Amino acid sequence: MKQKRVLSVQDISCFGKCSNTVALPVLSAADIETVILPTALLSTHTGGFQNYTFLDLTEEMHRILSHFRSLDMRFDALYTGYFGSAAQLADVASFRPSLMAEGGFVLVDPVMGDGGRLYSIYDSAFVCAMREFCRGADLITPNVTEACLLADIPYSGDSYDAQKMDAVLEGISRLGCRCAVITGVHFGENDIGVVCRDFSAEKSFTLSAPRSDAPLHGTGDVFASALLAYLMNGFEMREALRKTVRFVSAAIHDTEADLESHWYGLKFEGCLGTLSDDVRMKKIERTLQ
Ligand code: PXL
Repeated sequence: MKQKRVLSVQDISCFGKCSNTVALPVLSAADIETVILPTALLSTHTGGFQNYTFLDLTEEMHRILSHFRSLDMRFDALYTGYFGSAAQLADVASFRPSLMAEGGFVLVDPVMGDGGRLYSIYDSAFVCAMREFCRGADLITPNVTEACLLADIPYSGDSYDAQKMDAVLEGISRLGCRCAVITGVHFGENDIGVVCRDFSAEKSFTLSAPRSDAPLHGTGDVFASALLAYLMNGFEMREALRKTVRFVSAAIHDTEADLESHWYGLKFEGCLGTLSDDVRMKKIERTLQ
């Protein structure tokens, strides 16, 4: 079977485990060739470190994309995360048709904020640009804050409220993406999980797992990377989500055991073997069918 190739468009934070430094190992463990297009180069991520460096790569991205296009390089998936500027969104959108292989999958993780607040480099113009960028995506994976921003509905916490969630999903449906998985939803006191809405089938379901109290940075990046890894290997959405929630829960468990020295990101490395095994078994199952 031909190996799948993904283009991961997100920053490189040298230290801190998020974005491309998560996408590369997670997707590679799932037997996916992972090509990166860095949006910015930072010394660390911005969640809890002081005086981090930030190099915007908007112009360089354009040059890299032009080179890829000249080579007619095609991708089975385009996976986007943290961008360095709104201009990058428009540029990547304009290159998108020339980058996709036939039947290619577009995953937009609309990284913009958390806990009701935008990350420091973003503003309302960026939110508008991100709404536009979601058009045509096969899947978007916002957290509750980002889902509210996309739907233009005031944020009122991460707790699940059926009426509010319906309104948010209704708002998101207008963006023109096929499916949304809203992450970090608090179901009751002790559970956290996702709400998945398939807009073409008009169906929703939820999945949850026991909640950790630790404020763990980069969890969304590990989640989106693992979900894409399963989906690209032929797992159906519900099964892919179940396995992804299990993967992330195990990584959180490992991190919590060492939280003092590992407060900045998820200790996911020990879970990669399970992901590889899941993918390997799936490949064997498919050859037997
Ligand atoms: O996890 C999202 C993310 C990615 N990249 C950088 C970040 C953040 C969140 O704060 O700072 C640089």
